[in-house]
Amino acid sequence: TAPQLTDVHPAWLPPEAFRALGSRRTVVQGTGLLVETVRQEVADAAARYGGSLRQPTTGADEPTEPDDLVLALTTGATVPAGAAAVLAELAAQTGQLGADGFALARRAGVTVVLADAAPGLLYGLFEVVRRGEAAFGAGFPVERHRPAMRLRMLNHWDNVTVDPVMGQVERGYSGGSIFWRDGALTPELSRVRAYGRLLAASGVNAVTVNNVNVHAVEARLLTDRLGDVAAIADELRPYGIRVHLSITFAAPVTLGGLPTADPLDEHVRAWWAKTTRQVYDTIPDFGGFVVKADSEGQPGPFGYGRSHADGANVLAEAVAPFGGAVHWRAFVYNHRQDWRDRSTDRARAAYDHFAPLDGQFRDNVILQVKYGPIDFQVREPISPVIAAMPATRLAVELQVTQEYTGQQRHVCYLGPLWSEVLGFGPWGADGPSVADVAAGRTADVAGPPVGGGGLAAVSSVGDDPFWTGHPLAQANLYAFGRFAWNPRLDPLAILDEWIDLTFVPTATGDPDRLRRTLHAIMDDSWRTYERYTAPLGVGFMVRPGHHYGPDVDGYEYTPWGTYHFADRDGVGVDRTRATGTGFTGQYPAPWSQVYESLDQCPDELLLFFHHVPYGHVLHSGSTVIQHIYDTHFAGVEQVTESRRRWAEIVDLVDPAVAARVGERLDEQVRSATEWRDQLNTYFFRKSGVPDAHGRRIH
Ligand code: BDP
Repeated sequence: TAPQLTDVHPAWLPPEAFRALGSRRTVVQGTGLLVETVRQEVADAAARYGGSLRQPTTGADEPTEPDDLVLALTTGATVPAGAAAVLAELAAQTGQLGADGFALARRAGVTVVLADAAPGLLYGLFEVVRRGEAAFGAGFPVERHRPAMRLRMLNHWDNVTVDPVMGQVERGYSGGSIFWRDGALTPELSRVRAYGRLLAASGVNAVTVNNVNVHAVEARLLTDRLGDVAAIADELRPYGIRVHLSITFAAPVTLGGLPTADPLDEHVRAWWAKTTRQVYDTIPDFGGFVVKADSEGQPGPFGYGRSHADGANVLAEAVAPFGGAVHWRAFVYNHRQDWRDRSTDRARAAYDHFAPLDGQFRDNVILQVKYGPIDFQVREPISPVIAAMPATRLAVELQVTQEYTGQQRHVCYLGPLWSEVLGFGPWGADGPSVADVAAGRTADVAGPPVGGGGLAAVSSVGDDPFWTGHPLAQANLYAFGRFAWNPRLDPLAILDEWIDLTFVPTATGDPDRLRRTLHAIMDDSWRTYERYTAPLGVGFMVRPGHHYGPDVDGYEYTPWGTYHFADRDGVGVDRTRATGTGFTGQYPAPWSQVYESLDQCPDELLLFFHHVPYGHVLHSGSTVIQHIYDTHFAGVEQVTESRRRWAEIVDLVDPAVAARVGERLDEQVRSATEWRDQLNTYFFRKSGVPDAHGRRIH
C-alpha cells in the first residue's frame, strides 16, 4: 500500500496529484512486484476519487465499459483491447524501450502506457500523474520514453550512530537519518517506503544507505549488520530502487581480521569474494559498493603501494558474478598540503591520479567524478577528468544536499546549475556533452565509447517532517531525478512540474498566483546565491568545518588547498600553464586555450583560473572590484524581494509550510547581508578602492 503518512508533510505527490488518474477507469495488466505497486497506486487513487481498477480478463478482452487508461506489459499474451493499436504502432517502430522505458499514447479516447518490463510501467504511471488532466485530453501519437542514464543514484552520507562533530548525517540539513536511528535501523520503515516512492516518481533507481566516510559501526553493515540493509532493500524494492553500500577499503583488516588489505593479496581477494557472496545471498538484487579511498583520511590502495585500479578491481571482481558494480570515487587529493607551496594545486589532483589509469579498470567499475575539480562550489569549471578517460565508465556526481549552497536554509534551486553542467561540451560546444559521457553515448567521437556510469548525487533527505529541511529544497531532489532521466529538460520546466505536483491547486485560492510567485522566488535563486557569496568562481570563503556563512580567510592559511590569494593588488588563483599551476593544461581544446587566456576566460570563472588586479575589466565592462560590490548589493536585494514575495502568497499554503519557509527566508536575508558586508568590507580594505556608487562599505 502506498503509505499515507500523517506525521510528515507531503513532498511532491500528495494524494491530490492523483486526482486525474483516480477519477478514471483503469486496467493494469501484468504480474510481478512492481506491477503490483502500479496496481496499488491506481487502486488507492481510484478509491479516493471515484474511479475504478479493472482486472484484465484473459482471451477476448472486452471491458463492459471502455477503459480510460490502460497500463500494460508488452510481454503479456494479450494486451487489453484499447491498447492493441498502440502496440501495433510500437511494434512497427525500431528501438527497444529497455527495462525502464515506456511508450505513452492517447488514441480514440484511451490513454495507453506500454512497457517491456515492470519498472517501465511504474515510470509510465508517474508520467501520467505528472501530466494530470492533460494525459486524458486531446489525443497524441506514440511517445517513447527512456532514461538517458541507466544508473540514477543518490548517496546518503548517513551514519548509523550520531557523530559528535558531523551529527548523524554528514552535511545533512534535514534532521537525523531517514534509515538509522539510535544506532539501529529506523523503526519508521513506512517512511523509507514513502521515500522510495518519491524517488521513483522522479526517476531515481539506486541509493547508498551510509556515509562514504565509513566509521566502525557503519563498516559492519557489510557483515553482521547486513540484515538492516536487507530490511531497507525490502522497503525500496517495490519502487524499483536498488540498495548499495559504502564500504571501507580496510574491511579485510578491521572486519576480517587479516593482517593486510593489500588488493593483490590472495587472502584479501578471497575475503572480498566470500563477503560479497554473503551479501548477495541476503540481498540478491544488491547494487554494489561505493568507495572513497585514500581521501580525507580514508584508507586505500596507496597504503599498500598499489594503484586505484588495483584497489577498485579487487572489489569489482567480487561483485561481477552477481552483476554488481563498484563506484570508485575520484575525489582523491592531499588534504594536508603546505599552503605556502604554490606549486601544489588541489584542482589538479583527480586528473593527476586517475587519467593515467584510463583503460585499467574492470568493466563493472564506475569512476564517480565530482562535476567540478574542487568540491561542489556554487561555480566551478567542469572537472577535466570527465574528458580524460575514454576507456573508463564515468559517472558524474552532483551535490543535492546544499553543503556549499545555503545548507537548506537558503532558497537555492540548483536546476539551472546542473543543466549548465550536463549540457557543457568538454570538447567544445559541438562535441558530446557531460551528460553524453555519463549516459555513455559518445560513440560518435573518435576512439572507444566512453562513460556510461550514470548520474549520482549526495542526498538531502533526513527525518525532517518536510523531508529536506527547507520545504523548497525538495525541488532540488526532484530535479536531480528528472535530469538523470533526461538531462536535456528545461530546469525551469522541471521547477514548474515540481510546484504543480507539490502545491496542488485547491478549489479556493488562485493557483496561478501561487505558481507564478514560487517560480519567481526560485528560478534565479542559484545565481542570486552566487552573487552574495564567493565571487567569479574563486570558491570557498566559508566558515571552516561546517561551511555555513562567510569567512573570507577561513581556509586561506590551512592545509586544505582552497585558496583565493587576495592581497592589496589583486585576487584569484593562477592556474595557467604560462605562470601558474598548469591546471588549464588538463583540458582538451578548446577549453585549455579559453581558460588559459585572460581575454577569453568567461567572467564567472575568472578567479578560478587567473590572479588579476582589482581594476581588471571584465567582459561585462565592470572592474573586478566593482563587480564584487555590485553583485553583493544586488544579491541581498533579490533575497529581500523573495521574502516580500513569499509574504504575498503565504495565505495560499499550509500553515506549517508557511512558517518553516518564512523562518528560513528571514535567516537567508540575515545571512546574505552578513556575506555582503564581510565580502565588501574585506575587499574594500584590501584594495582601498571605494564603491563607484558611493554606497556605504566599512
Ligand atoms: C566534502 C564534504 C565532506 C565529504 C567530502 C566527500 O565537506 O564532508 O566527506 O566532500 O565528498 O564536500 O567525500
